Amino acid sequence: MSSSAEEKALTPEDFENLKTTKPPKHSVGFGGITAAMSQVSKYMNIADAFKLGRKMNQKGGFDCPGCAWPDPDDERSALGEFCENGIKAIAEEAQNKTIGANFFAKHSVDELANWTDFEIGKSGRLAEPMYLAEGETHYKPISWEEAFNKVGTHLNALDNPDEAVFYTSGRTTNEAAFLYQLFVREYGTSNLPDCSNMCHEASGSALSETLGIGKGSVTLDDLYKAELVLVVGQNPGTNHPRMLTALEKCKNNGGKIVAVNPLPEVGLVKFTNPQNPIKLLTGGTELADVFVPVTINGDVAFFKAMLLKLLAEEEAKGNVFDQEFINEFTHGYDAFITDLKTYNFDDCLKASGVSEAVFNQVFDLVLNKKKIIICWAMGLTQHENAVDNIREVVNLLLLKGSIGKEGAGTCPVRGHSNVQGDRTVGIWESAPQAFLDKIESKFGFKPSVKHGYSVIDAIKAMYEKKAKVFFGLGGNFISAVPDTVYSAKALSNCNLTVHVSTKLNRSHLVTGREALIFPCLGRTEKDYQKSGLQKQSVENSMGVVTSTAGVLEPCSTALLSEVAVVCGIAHATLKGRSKINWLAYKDDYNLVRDAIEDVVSGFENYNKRLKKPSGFYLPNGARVRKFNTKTGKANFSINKLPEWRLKDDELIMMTIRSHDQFNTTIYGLDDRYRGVFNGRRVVFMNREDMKLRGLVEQQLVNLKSEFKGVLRNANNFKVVGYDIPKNCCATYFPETNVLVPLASFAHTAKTPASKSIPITIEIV
Ligand SMILES: Nc1nc2c(c(=O)[nH]1)N[C@H]1C(S)=C(S)[C@@H](COP(=O)(O)OP(=O)(O)OC[C@H]3O[C@@H](n4cnc5c(=O)[nH]c(N)nc54)[C@H](O)[C@@H]3O)O[C@H]1N2
Ligand SMILES: Nc1nc2c(c(=O)[nH]1)N[C@H]1C(S)=C(S)[C@@H](COP(=O)(O)OP(=O)(O)OC[C@H]3O[C@@H](n4cnc5c(=O)[nH]c(N)nc54)[C@H](O)[C@@H]3O)O[C@H]1N2
Ligand SMILES: [Mo]
Repeated sequence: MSSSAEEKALTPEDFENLKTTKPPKHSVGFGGITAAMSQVSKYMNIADAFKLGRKMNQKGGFDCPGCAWPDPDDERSALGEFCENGIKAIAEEAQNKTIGANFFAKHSVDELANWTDFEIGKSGRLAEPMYLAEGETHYKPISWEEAFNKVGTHLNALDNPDEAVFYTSGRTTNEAAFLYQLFVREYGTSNLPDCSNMCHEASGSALSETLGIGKGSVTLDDLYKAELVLVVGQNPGTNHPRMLTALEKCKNNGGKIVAVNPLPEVGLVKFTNPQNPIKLLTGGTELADVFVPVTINGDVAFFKAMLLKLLAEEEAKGNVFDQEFINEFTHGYDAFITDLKTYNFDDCLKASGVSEAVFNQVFDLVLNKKKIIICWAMGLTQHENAVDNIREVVNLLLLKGSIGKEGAGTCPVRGHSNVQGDRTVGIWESAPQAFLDKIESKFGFKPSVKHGYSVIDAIKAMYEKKAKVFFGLGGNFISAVPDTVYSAKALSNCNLTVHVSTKLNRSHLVTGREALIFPCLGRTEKDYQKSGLQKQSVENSMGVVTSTAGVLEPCSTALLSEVAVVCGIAHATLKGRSKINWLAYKDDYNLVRDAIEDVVSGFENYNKRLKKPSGFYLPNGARVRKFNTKTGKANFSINKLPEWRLKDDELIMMTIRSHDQFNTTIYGLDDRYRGVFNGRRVVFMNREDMKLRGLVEQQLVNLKSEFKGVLRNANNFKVVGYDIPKNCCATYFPETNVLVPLASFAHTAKTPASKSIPITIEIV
C-alpha cells in the first residue's frame, strides 16, 4: 500500500547509538582534517580527490559548492583554500557511485521514502533522466527529448502561466540562473521563488530600505582592517569555516571580536588554522573577546539597550556618534532618537537575557571603536521580526558612521555559494521594474509586471490548487520549506513536479501526479558544449564575480548542464513563439554572458573581466556612501521590541545546522563541535529547564508546537543538556521543519520564522 505524501515527507525516526560528550575546546585543526579525509576516502576515488583539492577555490579553478564566503583577492594558500566542510561538500558531489534505471527498478518511491536523509544522500549521483507516471510505484528511464516535451506539454496546458512555480536553489550559476528567469518570464509568469526567500531575504529587505542595496557593504580587506567585528546569529566554525581565517587576521591586526549567540559556538571561541602547522600544535587563537549569550530573538532588545546607553553617553559627553556622517549622509535621525527615548534601558537589557557585566564589556568596545563591522546570518534572519533585527544593526552602524569606509560596514554572510548571484541576474519574484524594462528592450517581449509567488506563497498556491506545476532548479524543496505536512500535501496536489538535481533527495519522493528527475552536472565536473569546454560564473558574499570550471569528467555521459536543461525546456515549451535562440545559448555560454551584460548593470565587459583570475567587483553604492534609497540617504528606522510571550510550559526553539550537514544533505550523524555523536533527533536544553520538567539526559520526548489553534508534532527526540539560555532550546533542521508554521514568517520579507518556534515538551 502506498503511503501518503505527508508521511513520505517526514524523515523516518531512527536512533543509532546516540552519544554525547562535552563540546571540544577548539575547532578545525587535526580533527577537521581527519574528519574531512575520512569522508573523501569513503566515497571518492583518491586521484579525483587530489585533482579537486588542487583546484578548489584557486584562481582559474572551480568555486567550492559549499558556502558563499569569498576567496582572498591576492595571496591564496598553496594548500588550497581548505575547509573541512568544503571538502565534505565536494566529496558528496564527486561520489563514485551512480544511480539510474536499475536502482529505481529495485526501489519503489515508497521504499525510498522510508530511508533516512542520510541514507538517501549516500545512494549516489543521479545518472539518467527518470519519469514517474501517474499511478506508478517506480521511476522509469525516459529520454531527454521526451522529458522536455512532457514539461512543455504540461506548461502549455495550463489556463494561465501563473499556475506554474519555478523554484531555484543557490548553487545555480549566473549563466543558468539568467536563462532560467528569462525562460520563466517569456513563458509569462514571475513565479520565481528561491532558497533566498528562506534565507537572507530579510537582510535584502532591510538593507534595500535603509542603505539602498540588498547586499553587504564590506570586502574581505575591510574585515582584516576592522577595529571591532560583531558576529551575530552565525556559526562560522561550521557554516563558513574560511571566515575564521579572516577573523584571525583581523585579530592579529589588533581587532576585537564579539560573538552574539545563544550558543557558545566552538569555532568562535577557539580556532586552529589548518594552514598554520605551528598553531595546530600550540592550540590556536582565542577568537571571540566577548561572548554574549543572548536569548533567542533577544537581539533587538540587546541592540536597543546598546543604542540607549550610547545615546546617554553622547548626550552627556558627546563625541560618541559620528555627527558629521549623520548630517551629511542619513535621513530620519530625529524621529529615530525620539522613538528610542520611549524605551527603558533596564527593560531592554532584561529582554535580551544578557547580564549587565557582559553587556558593559561590549558597550566599552562599541563606544571606543570607530571601524565596526557587523556580520550576521540565520540567527537574525529567521524570525517574525527579522527585518527589525537587521534594521537595528544598521541603526547602530549609522550612528557610529561605520558604513562606507575602510574596515567598517554590513556583512550579511550568505549561504549557498551563488545565492547572491542568482538574485543579481534576475531570480526574483518581485524584480524591480527597471530590470523588467531592460529585459523587454533587449529581448522584445513584455515580462509580467505582477509580483510572483515567494516560497511561502507558492506552497499556499499549490495547496489551494492555484498552482499545478512545480519545477525546481536544484535544491530540496520539501525538506527545506516549513510546515512539512502541509507543504507535502501542496506538492502532491500538483499535476507535475520536476527537479533538476545532482543527488537523490526527499523532494523526488513527494511528487505530483507525475514526476520527473533531471540529472545535471555538478560544479566539479567538466561542461562540454558545441563551442568547446565551458566555464561559468558565480558571485560571492562580497559581490565579487569569478569564473568556475569543473575539473573531473562527468560521472555519467547522460548528464546535461543546468544551462542545457533550461534551454531544452524553453525550446520545447515556447517553440516558434519564442523570440530567443535558446539552442545558441546552450552551445556557447559566452553569448549568455553578453546578454547578462546588456541587461544587468555592473557586468560591462563581462567575458573579458571574467578572465581575470580573481574576478571583478560589482558596484556597491553603500560601500562608497551612495545610498540608492527613496530618500537618497541612508535611512534610520524605527523598530519595536518583539511582543511575543511564552506560555508557562513553553520554550522557544531554534532550528540549526549540525557540523555534518549541508542544509538538507546529511553528511554524517555527528555534530563534533557540540559533542553529539550518532544521532540527529536531539533537543538541546538548558539544564535548569530540564530539571523543572523532570527530564534527564537522553530522555525520550515528543515536541509540540501550537500556532493559532493548530497543533504540530515531531516525535521521538532525545534531550541533551547544554549551555543555552533558559527558556530556549535547539533542534536540527530539517527534522523539525514539521513544527514551523507556514503562517509564521518575517514581516515584509516572508522568511519563515524557523529560529523562533514556541514549543512544549512531552515525555514519551
Ligand atoms: N557546512 C555547512 N555550511 C553551510 C551550510 C550548511 O548547512 N553546512 N548552509 C549554508 C547556508 S544556505 C546558510 S544560509 C548558512 C547558514 O549559516 P548559519 O546562519 O551560521 O547557520 P545556522 O545553523 O542556521 O545557525 C544560526 C546561528 O544562529 C544562532 N541563533 C539562532 N537564533 C538566534 C537568535 O535569535 N539570535 C542570535 N544572536 N543568534 C541566534 C544559532 O545558535 C547558530 O549559531 O551556511 C551556509 N554554509
Ligand atoms: N527549519 C529550517 N529550515 C530551513 C533553514 C533553517 O535554518 N531552518 N534554512 C533555510 C535556508 S538558509 C536555505 S538556503 C534553504 C535551503 O534550501 P535548498 O537550497 O532547497 O536545499 P539544499 O539542501 O541546499 O539542496 C540540496 C539539493 O540540491 C541538489 N544539488 C546540489 N548541487 C547541485 C547542483 O550543482 N545543481 C543542481 N541542480 N542541484 C544540486 C542536490 O540534489 C541536493 O539534494 O533551507 C531553508 N530551510
Ligand atoms: Mo541559506
